[in-house]
Amino acid sequence: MKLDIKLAVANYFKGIGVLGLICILFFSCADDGKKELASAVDIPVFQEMEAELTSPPNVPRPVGERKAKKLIVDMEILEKEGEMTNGVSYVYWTFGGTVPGSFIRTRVGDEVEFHLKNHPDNKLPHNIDLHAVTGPGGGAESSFVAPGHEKVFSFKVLNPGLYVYHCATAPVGMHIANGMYGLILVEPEGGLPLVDKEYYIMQGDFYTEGKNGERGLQPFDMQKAVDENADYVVFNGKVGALTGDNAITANVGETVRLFVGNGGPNLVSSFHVIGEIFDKVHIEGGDRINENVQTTLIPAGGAAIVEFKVDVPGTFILVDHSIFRAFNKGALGMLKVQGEEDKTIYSGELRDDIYLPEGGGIQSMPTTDELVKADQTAKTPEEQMKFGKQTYMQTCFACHQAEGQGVAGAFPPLSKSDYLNADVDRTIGIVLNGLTGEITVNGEKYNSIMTRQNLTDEEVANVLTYVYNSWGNSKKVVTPQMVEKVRNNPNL
Ligand code: HEC
Ligand SMILES: [Cu+2]
Repeated sequence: MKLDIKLAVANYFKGIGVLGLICILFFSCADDGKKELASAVDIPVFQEMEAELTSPPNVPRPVGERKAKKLIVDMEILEKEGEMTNGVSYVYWTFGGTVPGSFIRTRVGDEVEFHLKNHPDNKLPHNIDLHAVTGPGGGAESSFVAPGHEKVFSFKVLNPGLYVYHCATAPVGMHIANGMYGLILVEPEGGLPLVDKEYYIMQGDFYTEGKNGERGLQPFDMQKAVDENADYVVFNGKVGALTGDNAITANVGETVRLFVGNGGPNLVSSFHVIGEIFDKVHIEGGDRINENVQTTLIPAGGAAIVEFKVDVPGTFILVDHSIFRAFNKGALGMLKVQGEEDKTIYSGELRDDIYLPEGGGIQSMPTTDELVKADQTAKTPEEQMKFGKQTYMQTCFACHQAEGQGVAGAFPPLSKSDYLNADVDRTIGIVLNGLTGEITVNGEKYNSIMTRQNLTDEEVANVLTYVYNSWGNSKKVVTPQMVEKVRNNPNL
């Protein structure tokens, strides 16, 4: 109560007025004996401010000690084409131009005045359901807005926590599947404890008419969505949004806080950071804190706040531990930690960007910039080798490794491979169609799956010429014509 009076006096001198002082005194007295105010409903608001909105992976400044305010949130819905992965584009529907939508940061007692604008170039009406709202539809009923219009509605945030917001316009699943979700944080009085780094990450599953990796503009596939058969499961809207140059960063000794949400629409996330233990998890984004957690479950339409101190340098891989989603569908991000090694904590050999506790698939996935491909038509053998090496380092490297050495028990070697050298057409077929079932390479048995690689005839010719002319292989030259022949003849 002493504190309240002090704050009230301070506010008084800031020119807020006698009314505020009386108000606070009244509540403090009425509340005597109890620790908190009777209800967040009664928290008075002082002044008005524009909410700072940020795009992922950034979050707005912490609320700190600020009093509850009338908070103006100005959000624009944009339907726009973006890149899902190399060569694959998708029409995203977004809150604020990004997937997930802009991060909103509030504190308990704030009165949010929400301005929802639907850009005139958009094709559809939308609305917003914020899980932080107490009221019918979480705001959906009052926010239904047609293209070229704006809706305004207000709500008071009563419960601290991390909440999902999403579009709730029919067909709801489709609006969410196209990227219409984001997070709104409600900090407690006085704010969350300060940490060194904060980031915003949200998982989502996507359903496209073409298979994973199939090139071109891919429309939404309603049947796959109903069947929960996702082609892409990603963090922050696309494959590679948090890898390579887009990785989030921290320095040794810092505490990292991740605001992690799951937009769904269907899948539940088993959120895990390879090589880290979460010191604290605000379970389901609520008040209860669990400590020393390896993997935390984030429901569709739910969230969690995860905190950990980084003690050693290296690249830490963020995954949905439903692990095929990470290595085959995109749910993989990176946290790059810089600083001094501490051999008492981790003595292993550290390689920049590469950390392999679970096999060969965890690699620095190339950023989309690196993946933008120029014309791959090689005019000279040197060019064929150059282009082939590029494709190898973007595509095959993740499993077969930089020198074609493979990973024991998981990925067969391409260097001095008797299997590879025995039959060119068969090798071309493997790259075009993938390979499953037991094979023997240099006397070792492998029984795994190589997914088919979505490459053009030129790219296959170049990469295989590169492989055949590297690491002690048989120096064959593969031409696009040879690839075309195999492509058109499934019996080869
Ligand atoms: C996602 C991991 C992965 C990627 C990417 C990948 N492969 Fe494979 N590859 C495998 C696996 C696993 C096998 C063994 C399959 C089996 O056991 O049936 C294999 C087998 C092979 C073989 C036959 C076995 C051998 O060692 O000679 C060749 C040739 C080959 N891959 C070439 C390539 C080329 C070229 C690329 C890039 C265009 C590529 N692979 C990309 C996982 C991968
Ligand atoms: Cu919508």
